Amino acid sequence: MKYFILLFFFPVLLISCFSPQPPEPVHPLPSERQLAWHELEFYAFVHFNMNTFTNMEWGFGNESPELFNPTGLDTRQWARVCKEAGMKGIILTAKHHDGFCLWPSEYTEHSVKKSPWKNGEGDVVRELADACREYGLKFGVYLSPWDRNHPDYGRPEYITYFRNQLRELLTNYGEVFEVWFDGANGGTGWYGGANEERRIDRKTYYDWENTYKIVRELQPSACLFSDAGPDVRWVGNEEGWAMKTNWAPIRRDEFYPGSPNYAELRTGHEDGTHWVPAEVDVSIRPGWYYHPSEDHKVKTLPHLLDIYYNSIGRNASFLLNFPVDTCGLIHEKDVEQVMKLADAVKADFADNLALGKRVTATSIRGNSSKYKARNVTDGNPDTYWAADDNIIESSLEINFRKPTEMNRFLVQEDIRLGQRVKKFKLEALVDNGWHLIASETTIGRKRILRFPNVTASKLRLTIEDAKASPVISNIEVYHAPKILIEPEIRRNKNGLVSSYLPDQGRWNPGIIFNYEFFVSEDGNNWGAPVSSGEFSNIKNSPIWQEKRFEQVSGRFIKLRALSAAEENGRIGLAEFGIITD
Ligand code: FUL
Repeated sequence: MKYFILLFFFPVLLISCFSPQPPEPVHPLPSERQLAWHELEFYAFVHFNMNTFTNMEWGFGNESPELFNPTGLDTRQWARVCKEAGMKGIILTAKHHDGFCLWPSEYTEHSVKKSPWKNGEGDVVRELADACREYGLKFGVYLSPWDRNHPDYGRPEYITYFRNQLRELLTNYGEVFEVWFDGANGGTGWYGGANEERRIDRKTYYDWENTYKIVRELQPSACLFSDAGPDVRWVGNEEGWAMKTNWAPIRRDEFYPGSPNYAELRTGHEDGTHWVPAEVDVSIRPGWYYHPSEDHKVKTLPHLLDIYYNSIGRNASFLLNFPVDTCGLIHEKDVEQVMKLADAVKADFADNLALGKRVTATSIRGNSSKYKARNVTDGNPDTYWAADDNIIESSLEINFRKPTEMNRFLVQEDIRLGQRVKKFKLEALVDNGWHLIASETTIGRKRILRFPNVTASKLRLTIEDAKASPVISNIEVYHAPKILIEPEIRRNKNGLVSSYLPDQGRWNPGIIFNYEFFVSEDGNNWGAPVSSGEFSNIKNSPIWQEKRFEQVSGRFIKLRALSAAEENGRIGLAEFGIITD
């Protein structure tokens, strides 16, 4: 009798003892702080300081602190708007390239303490950090490495100054989730009255390794952002998109803040050595700073929704900038559009049609229920489906049981085991025939596909190529409503301006940085330029450039390029024109 009982229990013991180990991770892997950052997905940038009051994108550094005087600054309004829009944090430009500090830094007089705002007693960084805490938002800081105000910029002394300021920001304002270092570095500036051009070696000047250590020491859970990470990387454009193929890993040692190979940041590297996921930074208006002339150019819902899908839906995060206005508020037009975006996102992802649906797979790791196909529709991000080690090509089939209308497909790899998938396709079973919906490349933490409505009873995801056997943690399917776009009325602006649209080509366009503009009666005698200067931040943001000048008359015009924005020195124009009264 004993003998039979043993035989009966033995197979049960065998299965639980031999439940297979999890798949081997594919390196590089995200750190704990990066995993926490990935969860945020959507958060805000605020560009607000001296440029807001001088109506510029890049101040020269000689602006008087007297100019900084918001009439109704309300950081709680910023926090409320961001919270209601579903954002998870706010990153503030504590100091931009002009060097003016939004906090009363001990190390300079070029700050709010010399401004009329609150009689020099104010601290915008403190007010925002407090508002973020009140609204349950994360708080981050942008500290420009370039400082066109500081007399020592370009010399070793400036690095001490820069690091002292970093310490102030990371010590006095509570927890910081992201520290943002811009890649725009070196060039002309006021520099304490020197009024000259100061080029630096972008790779070595800041001794980045030791600067990063300060962040690690003071805010160990903060992610460091720059062109080169080390935690989060720039996406290589400021228009609001990552490439469809987007690897979180990059060969990190090939980059530094401001390095010329930034176009590669749009895709990452399949053979990347470090996990450095992309962040898509883009402004809700053409400029990063508030310009009244852009009040009618706030990005509209279809544009913002495209950015959402081209960032969060392409394995990146979405950092949306608000150019806070001269009152000190997020402008009502910006609020209106971001709330439309928030409503549309809610509507698009309202009802997950795949949740709890039956799923089958062509391979299940060790035939174990731990790795079963249905883990992808159980709504639990900690469970995943995995195929056997030697299996790359494999499919998951989701059964909706009845014809179901759908137009969104969301899929996630379990990135704790690395980014693995290189190529996949999606098919739909329509009237007993399989139809190809999409043929794509990478997945990563999140990939969302938009496609025309299809009524299908099953969906099939096929992994066609991967670095190792696939590990999929989640699949969601939606039927997003169509968005209605309001009719738009366009009118020409008044005033005498010349306008220049840079070459809109995506790869290495020829962009003019410094220019001179001339007017002539006969096309031979040109005289002095009627307008000259720089197109600030034009390299990253190649939008229409308008320059105003005193009224002149003439029959011929000439735009002279004095310098190019790119090191390759190419110059190009997409459009060029004059707008008059
Ligand atoms: C750029 C800067 O030069 C812009 O002014 C802005 O701050 C943007 C976020 O980064 O590189």
